[in-house]
Amino acid sequence: MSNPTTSTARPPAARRPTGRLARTAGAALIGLAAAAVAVGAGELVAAFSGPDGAPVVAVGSAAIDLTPTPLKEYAVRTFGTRDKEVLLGGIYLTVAALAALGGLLAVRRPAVGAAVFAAFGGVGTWAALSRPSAATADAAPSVVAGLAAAATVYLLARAWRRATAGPGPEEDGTAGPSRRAVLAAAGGTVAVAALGTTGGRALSDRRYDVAKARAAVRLPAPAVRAAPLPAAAHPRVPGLSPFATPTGDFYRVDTALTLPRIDPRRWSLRVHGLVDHPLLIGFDELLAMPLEELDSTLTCVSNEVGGRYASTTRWLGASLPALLRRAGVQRGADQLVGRSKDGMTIGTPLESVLDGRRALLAVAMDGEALPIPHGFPCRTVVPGFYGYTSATKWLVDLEVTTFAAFDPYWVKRGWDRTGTVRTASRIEVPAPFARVPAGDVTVAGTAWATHRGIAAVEVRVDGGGWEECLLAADAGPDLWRQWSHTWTGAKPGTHRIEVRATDTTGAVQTEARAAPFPAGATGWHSTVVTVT
Ligand SMILES: Nc1nc2c(c(=O)[nH]1)N[C@H]1C(S)=C(S)[C@@H](COP(=O)(O)O)O[C@H]1N2
Ligand SMILES: [Mo]
Repeated sequence: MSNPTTSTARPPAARRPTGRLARTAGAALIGLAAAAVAVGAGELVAAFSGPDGAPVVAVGSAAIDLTPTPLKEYAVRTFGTRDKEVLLGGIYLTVAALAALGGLLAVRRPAVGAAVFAAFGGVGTWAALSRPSAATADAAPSVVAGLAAAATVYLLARAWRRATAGPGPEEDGTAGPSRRAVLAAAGGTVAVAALGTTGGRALSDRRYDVAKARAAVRLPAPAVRAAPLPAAAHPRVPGLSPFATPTGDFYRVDTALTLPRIDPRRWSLRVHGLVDHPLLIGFDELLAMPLEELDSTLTCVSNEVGGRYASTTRWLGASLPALLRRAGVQRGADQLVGRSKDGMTIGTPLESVLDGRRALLAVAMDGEALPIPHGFPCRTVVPGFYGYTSATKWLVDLEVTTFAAFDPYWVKRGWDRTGTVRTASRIEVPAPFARVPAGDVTVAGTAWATHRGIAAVEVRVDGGGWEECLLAADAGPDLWRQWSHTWTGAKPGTHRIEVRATDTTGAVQTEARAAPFPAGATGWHSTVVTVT
């Protein structure tokens, strides 16, 4: 049974005119829906064309490379190892804001709005192709993302215009969709796009999963074993960092927004440039070389005075000098440039690599294949230099060249081209602003002058006389040295403890404060404590 009065469609004239705020919100939602489609479509395509081409990753990586050095320093200082999450968050917020504006434009001029979203796809395409390691396929995700977003915004904006056209019959005499229907369509689009994003990422993780390949690596027994670390290398002061850093606590610094995923079966290392015999080495070949253990401390040039960007581990790898001798280094060469899968370039003074020090093509740390964030399957380690001039992670290429011919990544951005580690020392115990009972106070910490070695550490209280600390056992010049000291007769009140180290050349750490840029921080570390 039907009731004629209720089965009749409501006449268009009965529609309420849309308020300004509702109009704006609707238009913004349409823009956001188009952006969500772009991200989802991009991730789905990237699952097939390769993860580096995903639009947000590509734009973020390009942003990292374009960021001026002071801003990058600020980010590393402020956000530490979370700098990439912060960057990604910033990109998502920017994209959302631009998308909302794009939506506002699109509801006025749908074709222009569509063109704007297509242009965003163009920016992503440019970013993806500008990566040093870019393949043509990396353009695909952003191209598809731009077109999908343009189509989405065009269709939704047109429907929204018809829905909000206000009272009165439609231009073509038919009733347009309701506002509610258009908003529901926009919301549904966001949901589908979110599914595409998670699905694309999951697929990508499966297709490019190297965790299994890493777990399958069988490390051969070392041909050269490191002597066991002397137990007395650690002063056994509670609260002092361990001598060997557990891998999970090993600091991490790099420009990689997403970790390079390298299947060792498809990995090879090219050795070329000013050499008599260019080489191409596969992973099995690398493992078949005599592997050496090397205990060494790695530090970052971005480490602030007293900072934590320094760690120590037992590396395992093939001898880098032996490999270079096999390749036959030609006269005139003075720089060894490592290139990573993600396009990082790191240049080390060749003379130092060949001066008799141990240096490795490392495949393992602390007895396990390199973790993916630390450079799986292979990285360089050259003691005595900051990571940015010695420790190429995800290494795929070694070029013997000259400093005159090539500036590596950070040198192009103004950093010192040599990157020799500066002498540093820090107080770890007592902790900053600790309250300690009066009397004898144990002070302890860590010092390093990698490859030169530490000869002495001194502390002083409230600017008084320097007192010689007790150095823990020496485990070798390529390692940091821990130390302890008893501050006798500490009296109640607030006190400042300062530390300085002397390296084996006799050079005393300078008091002059320098920022990490461009050659590493200098200055004495101090800590303020309250004696009760
Ligand atoms: N491919 C690549 N290798 C890299 C970097 C990078 O950004 N990309 N950063 C370097 C820097 S600045 C440092 S301090 C060390 C840090 O190594 P870790 O993360 O294993 O501690 O890696 C070096 N190797
Ligand atoms: Mo670094």
